[in-house]
Amino acid sequence: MKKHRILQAGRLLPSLEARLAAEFDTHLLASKADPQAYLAAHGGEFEGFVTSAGVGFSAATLERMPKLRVISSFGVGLDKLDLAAAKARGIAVGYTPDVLNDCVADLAMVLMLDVARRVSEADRYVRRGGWTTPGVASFPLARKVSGAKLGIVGLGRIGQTIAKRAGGFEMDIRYHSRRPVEGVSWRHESSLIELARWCDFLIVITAGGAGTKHLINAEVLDALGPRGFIVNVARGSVIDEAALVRALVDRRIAGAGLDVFENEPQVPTELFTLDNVVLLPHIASGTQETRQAMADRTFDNLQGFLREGRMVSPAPLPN
Ligand code: NAP
Ligand code: 8YV
Repeated sequence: MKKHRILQAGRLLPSLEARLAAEFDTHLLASKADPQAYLAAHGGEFEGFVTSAGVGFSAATLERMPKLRVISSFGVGLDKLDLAAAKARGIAVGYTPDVLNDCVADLAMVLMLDVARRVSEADRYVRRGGWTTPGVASFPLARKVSGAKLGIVGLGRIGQTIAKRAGGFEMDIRYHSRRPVEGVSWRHESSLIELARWCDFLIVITAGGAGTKHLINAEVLDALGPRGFIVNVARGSVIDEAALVRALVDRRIAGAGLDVFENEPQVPTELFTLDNVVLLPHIASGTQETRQAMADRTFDNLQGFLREGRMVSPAPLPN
């Protein structure tokens, strides 16, 4: 039987690449000397496209793939996927929700605990000999997390997973989203400013994209105030990064734990010298177990569509 011809946008987990290569006639766009020229010449040969939340796809790419029927994306974020263009063409799109909830929620807790308890800062202190150097002041006291007030911005799949973990820390939890979530006991706060004013820790885990761009602005940061910490595991675009840098440099907020940035992999260099900031390279889902589960779902969505016309997790298409 003739194998389906699939275009793979960028490099993926080796185990996923191996499965794609075994099952389909797979070609890697990123390995071509001139990917745009390759798309122009060969785009019409492909039925399937495999991409990721980080790489996404544009309307222009789809235009060069007139026979495309299915796209499978590795990741849950939809902000780089032009779903309207896919819908207009009737192209099915799959993504990988839920399988990464645990690890992203775990990392949000790690960032909150790290920045509040000064874990990374204390590690640096020990490594540079601060503990054993006579005359050096003892390591400064940190901030208690258990029992503190937690505001969650976005109570979707991952936000709810974070809230459950924070319950184990006996935190007082409220959340902000456009609509209250039915069937949960946590209190909805319709005003983001009020949530920021109320809480000690603000964890950001909304969707990315135009709808949430700079949702967290200077006003929200000032409402959080000099004793408030912010954690972002959503997308860099959700926070006005220039305003965040100013607030941190001026100590108008207490600290930040950041997994995501506006122009990844670029991180504002002003943050490098601040001890009250923990900086990570977008690793919230990055465990072997979760990345493998994401890889399996990416494959299953593609294969399910091509074999039976059904995906395990189709992406929600815009109205
Ligand atoms: P989800 O279930 O769709 O939840 C998204 C939440 O965002 C919902 O509660 C939604 O509520 C809220 N929201 C959307 N627009 C909003 C707005 N303008 N104002 C306030 N709240 C808004 O998504 P999920 O699976 O939890 O994932 C959330 C995001 O996490 C992903 O889209 C992705 O960008 C990010 N993520 C990051 C990593 C990482 O490695 N750091 C890993 C996985 C996911 P309403 O619609 O009611 O407003
Ligand atoms: C991915 C993510 O690792 O799923 C998402 O939306 O941000 C991460 O889990 C990454 O974006 C894959 O490209």
